[in-house]
Amino acid sequence: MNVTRDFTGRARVHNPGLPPGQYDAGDDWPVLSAEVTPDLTAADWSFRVDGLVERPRAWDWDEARALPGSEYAGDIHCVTSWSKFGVRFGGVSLDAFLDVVRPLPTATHAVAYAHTGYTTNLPLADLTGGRAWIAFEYGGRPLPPEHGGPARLLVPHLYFWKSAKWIAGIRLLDHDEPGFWEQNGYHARGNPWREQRYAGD
Ligand SMILES: Nc1nc2c(c(=O)[nH]1)N[C@H]1C(S)=C(S)[C@@H](COP(=O)(O)O)O[C@H]1N2
Ligand SMILES: [Mo]
Repeated sequence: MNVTRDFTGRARVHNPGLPPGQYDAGDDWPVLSAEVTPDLTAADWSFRVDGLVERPRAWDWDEARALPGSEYAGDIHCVTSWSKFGVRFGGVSLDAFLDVVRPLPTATHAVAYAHTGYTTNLPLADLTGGRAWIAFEYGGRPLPPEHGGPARLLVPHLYFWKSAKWIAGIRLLDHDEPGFWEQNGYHARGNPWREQRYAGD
C-alpha cells in the first residue's frame, strides 16, 4: 500500500491489489441479482457437467459435499466497480468435477447456468488449474441465499458476473456462446486487470 494526498490534502490509500477503475467496498457486500432469490434448498440443489465430455454426470448436495474441500482466500471484483478484499469461500475446486467427466479435446468454452436460468460464458481454461470453485461457504458459514446459496460458481480472477449464483451446471462447448450479460454488451471474458468490462474493451 502507498499513501498519497488528494487535492484537499486528505490521505488516500492506493491499494496495489485494486484493478483499474475499482474501489474498495470495505465491509459491504452488495447483492447484485437479475432474478428474485430462489427458494432453493440443499435438498433441491444439484450440479451437472455435460456437453463435450466423456462421461456427463450430475452431483446432488451430499455427493458434491463429499468431494475434497478447497478454499479460496483473496479478492473479488464486480464490474459495477466495487472490489472486496480478503474474502474466504469454502467449496470444491471445479477441477475435481472436471476430472470425473473428462473434457474432450474439442472443448474450448463453457456456459455456466443457474437454477434460475441465468447464464454466463467462460473459456474452459478459466475454469481449470485451481482457479474456479463451486462454493458452499462464505467466511466459514453456509453461503447466504441472496449471495447464491446453497452453491454458486466462484471464478474470482474474472469480474464477478462470471460467478453464477445458484449454480445448476456447466456445459462444455467447442465455441464461445454469450450468456445473459454478455448478450447485453458485456465482455466475453471479463478480466478486471485488463478492464474488460464491455464488448470491445
Ligand atoms: N444467478 C445469478 N448469478 C449472478 C448474478 C445474477 O444476477 N444471477 N449476478 C452476477 C453479478 S453481476 C455479480 S457482481 C455477482 C454478485 O454476487 P453477490 O450478489 O453475491 O455480490 O453475481 C453474479 N452472479
Ligand atoms: Mo456485477
